[in-house]
Amino acid sequence: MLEDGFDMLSVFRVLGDAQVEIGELWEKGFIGITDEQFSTATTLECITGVAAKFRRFRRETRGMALLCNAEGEFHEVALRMLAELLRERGWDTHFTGHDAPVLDLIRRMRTEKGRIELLCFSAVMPASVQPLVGILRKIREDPRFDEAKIIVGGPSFNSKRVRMALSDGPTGKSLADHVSTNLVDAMKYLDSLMR
Ligand code: B12
Repeated sequence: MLEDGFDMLSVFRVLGDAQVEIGELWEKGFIGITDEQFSTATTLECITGVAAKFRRFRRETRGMALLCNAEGEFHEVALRMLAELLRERGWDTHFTGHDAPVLDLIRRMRTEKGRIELLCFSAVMPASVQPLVGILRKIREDPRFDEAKIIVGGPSFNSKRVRMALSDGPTGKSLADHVSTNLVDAMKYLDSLMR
């Protein structure tokens, strides 16, 4: 695909579709957990490898973006892809991982790195949505993040009911500036921000 001139996003879409297909094969019992883990490791390696082909030196950064999994959420492929797409567009990125208290980490990063312009959260499993809502509420209350845009994504948000969970009580103000279930849509939103 790279030799044929496809961009990073197109390659990532194919890798993402492959992951979903691997999941279906696993669900149907055609492959085992070891195959699935091997596939994810290969996909993560490809993401880094593909991104390296597009990397170029930049004198200035567009800002700092933090990418975080909801607590207890182990699915990281989408955020790894998003991190590379943001870097390609000149952002500094930091992936917080999934085994640390997210809010503490975000606050620490704010102290260490200064301004944070963008916060991206992923909730792949429906069970991750409520913990995520709790984190978003605390971030919205924290004046240090007043200027940060918040974008959340993941298949959980395909459901209208789940998207409603992001509406903050009586004020009806959304806890996120943008909700996305795919990277194409997310990149359009981020490009519009940059303009
Ligand atoms: C690989 C995988 C794992 C790996 C993850 C390894 C890793 N390092 O990431 C491991 C083995 C750890 C795992 C564990 C589990 N998994 Co799993 N896993 C998968 C699998 C096969 C692929 C996930 C993936 O990489 N997808 C590719 C990415 C690109 O797709 P995506 O995450 O959906 O993201 C897309 C969009 O949603 C969006 N997006 C997502 N996040 C964000 C965030 C932002 C900001 C934006 C803009 C966009 C965005 O962009 C992406 C591209 O369009 C899926 C199958 C599937 N259908 O996805 C199951 C799947 C997600 N897993 C599932 C389950 C049930 C589990 C387990 C509970 C299994 C178990 N019994 O232990 C555990 C839970 C672990 C946990 N606490 O999180 C279910 C979830 C069902 C559900 N609705 O709850 C799935 C759908 C499989 C299935 N059909 O049952 N899993």
